[in-house]
Amino acid sequence: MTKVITYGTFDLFHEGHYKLLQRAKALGDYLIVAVTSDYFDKCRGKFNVHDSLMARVKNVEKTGFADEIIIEEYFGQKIDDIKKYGVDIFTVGSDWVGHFDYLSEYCKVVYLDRTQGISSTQIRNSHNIKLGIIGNEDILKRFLDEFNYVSGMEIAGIYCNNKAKPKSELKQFIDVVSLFEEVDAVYINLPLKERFDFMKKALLAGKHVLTEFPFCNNIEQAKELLDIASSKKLVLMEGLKTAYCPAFGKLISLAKSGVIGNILNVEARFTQILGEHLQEQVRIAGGSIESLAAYPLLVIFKLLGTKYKDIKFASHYENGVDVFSKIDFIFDGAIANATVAINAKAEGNLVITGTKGYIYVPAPWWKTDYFEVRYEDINKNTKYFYKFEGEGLRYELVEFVRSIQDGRLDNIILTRDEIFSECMVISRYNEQSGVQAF
Ligand code: C2G
Repeated sequence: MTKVITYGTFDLFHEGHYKLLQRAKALGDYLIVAVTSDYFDKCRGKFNVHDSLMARVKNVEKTGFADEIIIEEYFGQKIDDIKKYGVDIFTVGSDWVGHFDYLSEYCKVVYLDRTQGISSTQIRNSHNIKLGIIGNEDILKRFLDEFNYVSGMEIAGIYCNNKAKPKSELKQFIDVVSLFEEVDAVYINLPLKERFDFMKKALLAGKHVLTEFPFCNNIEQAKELLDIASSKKLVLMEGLKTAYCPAFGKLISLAKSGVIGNILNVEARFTQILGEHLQEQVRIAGGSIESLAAYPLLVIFKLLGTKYKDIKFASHYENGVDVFSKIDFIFDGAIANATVAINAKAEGNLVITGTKGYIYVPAPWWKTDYFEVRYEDINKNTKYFYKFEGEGLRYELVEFVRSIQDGRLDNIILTRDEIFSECMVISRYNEQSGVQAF
């Protein structure tokens, strides 16, 4: 019996996939199809897979060509599979010519002609969401680099409200209303103080909004924005990159699954000495709380919820700006604290204390790629490694596209309750409620 194996994502299943499987089956007597897991696809740079793993497996199954379906989960698995299943022929489409020649040491390698004129990327791009950028051009390079990894969305142009001389090739809009006429969604990267007006205008114009964090520092304004977004069925998403990065999601799920017992304390620190950039940071993003508290609040709210019983702040001010701050929370059965600084330095780690052990995430935990679960008995300690791609912006962009495409208004990754609670903390601080200066 000749055993054949082939691999693929099989997203938005199309004729090219069908023909590939048909010809793969014809190469032998028994066909194994390995469908890539979501996590493996992310690891190999495919961030925009639309269908769930189960849907992709079902589509392969429906063709009737696969005698067995397995999941591809890691780099190097192909060699393991070939040995494990006693495979005679490995095959993939001709877009991979040469790439898998190394497998010829283990079995025969056949590249089948790719079907011309159709691809999952093409199908995804045929319904591209048009995005307008509102903000300063300085951020653009980083944004555009990351944007290259995202499909399903294209940039229609930019509106800069600061009269700066255009530097990019993007179409420049001279007023924001004409930008709204050409787009479905906007990405707003403006100083915190200027964000609200543009977010409101965009939502009233029926545009989905992705904005930098914190999305708002005033409760009334936050309510107004969330109400407009709900009534108009629009996505209003806060771009706090940590929230969307895969390893951070895994960390939260693991901590909540009980591996360290009941969570008693969450301590999260994010500190910077900005030096010559301090004034600019304060102008754009505010002091330590407005600039950075969103990160520790994210992990605290994810692990302990948003219903804290008490909150207290302590801040050190320089020239009227909070440059170093601590926030202490009391929850039912747990405590938490956040330390943030824009002109002081401490270890920027995250420690989650539980009744059976603790989770340690070294600095920079907000770009999570590695963490450890530690116990009294050090033999039980486990290390988890992940990959944090580029600047991390691609994760939130992919999520933004997906939320719009799926009509998912309350983002499940960073919920409206969480972003509203973050705004409550910041606005409470700004009202100087429970703040100790030192
Ligand atoms: N394919 C094809 N014709 C198309 C499109 C795709 O023959 N028009 C083939 C691809 O060459 C591949 C299979 O269909 O053999 C699945 O394609 P994808 O879902 O795009 O998967 P891919 O990213 O190519 O993954 O480990 C995974 C493998 O490396 C292949």
